[in-house]
Amino acid sequence: NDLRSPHVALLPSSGAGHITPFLRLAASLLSQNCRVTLITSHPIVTQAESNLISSFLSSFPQVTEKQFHILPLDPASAASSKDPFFLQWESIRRSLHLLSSILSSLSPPLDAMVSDITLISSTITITKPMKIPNYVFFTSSAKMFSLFSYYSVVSESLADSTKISEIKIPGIGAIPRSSIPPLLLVPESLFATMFKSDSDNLRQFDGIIINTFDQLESKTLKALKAGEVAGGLPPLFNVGLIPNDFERKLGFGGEGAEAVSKWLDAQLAKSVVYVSFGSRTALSREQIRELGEGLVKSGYPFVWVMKDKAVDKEDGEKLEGVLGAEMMGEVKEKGIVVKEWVDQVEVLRHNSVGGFVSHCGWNSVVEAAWVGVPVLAWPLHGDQRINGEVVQGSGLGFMGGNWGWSGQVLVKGEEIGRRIKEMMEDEGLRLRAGEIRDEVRKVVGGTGDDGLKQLIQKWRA
Ligand code: BUP
Repeated sequence: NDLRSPHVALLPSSGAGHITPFLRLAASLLSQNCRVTLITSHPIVTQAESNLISSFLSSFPQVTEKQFHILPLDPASAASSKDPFFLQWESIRRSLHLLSSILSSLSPPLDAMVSDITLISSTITITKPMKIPNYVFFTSSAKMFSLFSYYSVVSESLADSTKISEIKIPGIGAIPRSSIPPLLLVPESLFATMFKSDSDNLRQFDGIIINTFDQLESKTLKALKAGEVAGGLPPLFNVGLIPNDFERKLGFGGEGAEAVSKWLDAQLAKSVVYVSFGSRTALSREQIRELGEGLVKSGYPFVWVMKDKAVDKEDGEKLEGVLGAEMMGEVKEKGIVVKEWVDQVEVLRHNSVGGFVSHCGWNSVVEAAWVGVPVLAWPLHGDQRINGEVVQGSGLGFMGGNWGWSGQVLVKGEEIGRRIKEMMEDEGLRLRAGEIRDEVRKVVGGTGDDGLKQLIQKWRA
């Protein structure tokens, strides 16, 4: 039965940080002779997501796209959060009852469905009666997954959150209070309530897919696979995904991206700092200016992907307006700042790039490991502090400092500049990052991607 092509439907949620790993998974499944149906939720929030999906579909015409038209939220729910991505997840969740007709129309029938972590409690109610095996794709680190899967055990004790200084996770160790996403410390918050019920519901799924490397999280993966963290969980498949060619068509096509590419070619080897806080984090104007000052003070040339608004389509302000004329002048002398999408992996793997100031969105961490570039971790939201701990623990980089959650602390330019210099001048760190890259490349995409193979084997059976 080894030749049968299993048919898998993939259901990503919103945000480039969720779409990207799903599309990478799709590309890997296609290379292993699977049939893939991609369910895309419309309307799409950002231009970056639309571009990623179109580029993917034109690179892989054999994929069936099913457009899923989601219902708008009622005004009260729409006012419940300021985060456009969180609201989109909520709209998708509330529309999922409309998905059954799409799923039952698919031919051949599905062997499995893979659901984004943000949608799981709603998607399982659809696939259970249809007897479609459902797999959770957890799009963050294994360490964050350990907190997630353990959360239903510990959430009660968090009620008295002021007394909790850390959460001790069996087989993993302690996660300090300062690293726990702040909303999880408010058990009655909508986020914490959902996190808990999703954590409970994991047991209804057929498997959990995670995208990490042993070189980053071997101890955590071992503990999870041995069932030490929480009982009764379905099997864990670590798929170790890597960037794919369809992503390259994006950045360097644009004018700004073209300029970045030319500028990088003219810089000295390993001399450039790359700065990005991912696709959905906008710093305050004040923090942006401190960062500008820090970059200039570091003395190193830089490529800075600047976000002034969470949603790219709304980010219309010119750079001068954000930075102010004086800083714009200083910044232009030393580096290059873009407000449009660049191909991050392409920039990171450029020989001129020697360090990455990152918010530690999980995809960014995986990409830094893949190219072997040291990371100065500056986590700002949600899972990013825990991911930053993974960066520090593996030796891929270090945390900037006790810089607090986004908006709570203004990190001064002076300190930012000092920490960037530290990253750029640490030879040991550079060597370790290079080792991680070499070790990862020996296994991933070669004989080591066992998780993916086991998964497909299961679907073929
Ligand atoms: Br911005 C930007 N180019 O200009 P993360 C991002 N990316 O290729 P996030 C670009 O988007 P979540 C750009 O390489 C990565 O694959 C980047 O995902 C790419 O962070 C992805 O790093 C961003 O996980 O998502 O966007 O904050 O919060 O869901 O982790």
